[in-house]
Amino acid sequence: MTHRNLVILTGAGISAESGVPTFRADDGLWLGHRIEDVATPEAFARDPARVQAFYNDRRRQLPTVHPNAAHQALAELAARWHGKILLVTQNVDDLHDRAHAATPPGPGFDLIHMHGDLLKAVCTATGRVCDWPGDLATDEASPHHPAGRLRPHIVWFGEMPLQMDRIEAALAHCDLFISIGTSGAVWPAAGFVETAARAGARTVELNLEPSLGRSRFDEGRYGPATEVVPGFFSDLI
Ligand code: BV8
Repeated sequence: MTHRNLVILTGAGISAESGVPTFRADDGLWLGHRIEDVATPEAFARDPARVQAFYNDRRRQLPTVHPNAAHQALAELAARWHGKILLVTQNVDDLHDRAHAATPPGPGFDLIHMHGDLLKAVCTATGRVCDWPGDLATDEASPHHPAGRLRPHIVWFGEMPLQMDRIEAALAHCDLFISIGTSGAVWPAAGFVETAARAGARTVELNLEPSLGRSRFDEGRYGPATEVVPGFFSDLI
């Protein structure tokens, strides 16, 4: 079957070989922290200095890491694909953005950061998003509103992921769903495979090892993303 409309979901595993740490270590901590202490609105209200520092540290890392062969393989696919590709990333790094800037995609491509973007900040009074490549102070004044403050433009646990309507619509009309480098631990992203399957799409998981959602996929290919992803896409084109 020739495929036309792809939805590709990526998670921390696609950035691992670029040196960006994944989240879940065996100790159950999340980058060395409890989720409740650094990645919820309650944590930010309770201890904004700790949360801002957590994201400042990760934002400062970004110039030291670079897209890897898996990001590049996706960019080359997007440049040559004649149908639609919606790339939905759970990652807040800018590695996909940089790969697609270097290898411009075709007209049918779009990228959605469903969990936000480390290089952006959002005004707590207006909800307006702005570019913010530097550190955020604990009480960073907002340029958009005198009473507003700036927080990381990150979807925390308990908050609604971004552009869910567009994602759900693309899943309902895709004929191939590919999940790359994600543990299937976080919802609603972990449920996308079922939406795609209900639409009749072929579903494929490319991961270091079988994820929690392995049984939901038609097919799985396992190994480092920089090997498995280029190989899969060369078969696809
Ligand atoms: C919401 C931004 C509702 C922060 C993130 C149903 C059941 C149970 C719980 C829930 C549920 N529905 C909702 C929840 C609650 C919660 C949730 O899912 N909790 C989990 C912990 C159980 N979900 C939410 O709160 C979501 N919001 O549902 O809102 C709602 C409804 C109405 C109104 C309002 C709200 C919001 C979730 C978003 C949280 N924010 N990120 C930040 O980054 O700082 S999630 C964060 O964790 C990441 O963005 C990422 O998405 C996720 C980590 O997952 P992965 O990317 O998969 O990374 P992980 O380390 O887990 O796995 C890496 C994988 O890569 C592994 O499989 C590994 O094998 C593989 N790998 C490693 N190396 C390589 C590799 N693969 C290939 N090559 C390699 N080299």
